[in-house]
Amino acid sequence: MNQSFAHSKTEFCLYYVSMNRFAKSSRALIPVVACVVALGACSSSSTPAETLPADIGLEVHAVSGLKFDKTNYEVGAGDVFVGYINEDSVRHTLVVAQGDTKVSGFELKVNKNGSIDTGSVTLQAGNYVLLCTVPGHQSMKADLTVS
Ligand SMILES: [Cu+2]
Repeated sequence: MNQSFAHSKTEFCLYYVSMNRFAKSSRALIPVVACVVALGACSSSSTPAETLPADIGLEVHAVSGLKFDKTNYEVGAGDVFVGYINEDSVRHTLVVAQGDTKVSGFELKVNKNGSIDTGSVTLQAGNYVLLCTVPGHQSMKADLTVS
């Protein structure tokens, strides 16, 4: 889910709280206000809003017929922020593989229609495939070109 977001926002808050401890002037109130706003964002993002964050680098949809929405995806190398949207009626996963080797530590899961999952994966330039690991979903396969 959006754990990475919540985590970074929490760190952001802690940073400002700790800064504030050492600040002596009244201007220190400004970071406190910024922190409250960020905390508000944290709590709203932990509810299942089911909308994609704006900074998605690679967007993949699972569609009916045990397919992804495209047969070819392209993205720039580095940390790739992936959003996965289920437009189908059954559960799907999303993993990245190079040849027969899955990229470890990355798997997105969308359990029902309308579900969204997001996560980051670090990819070097090269040719990869996107796969769904649900049994019987071997047809869910697409090329991913990382450049
Ligand atoms: Cu699937």
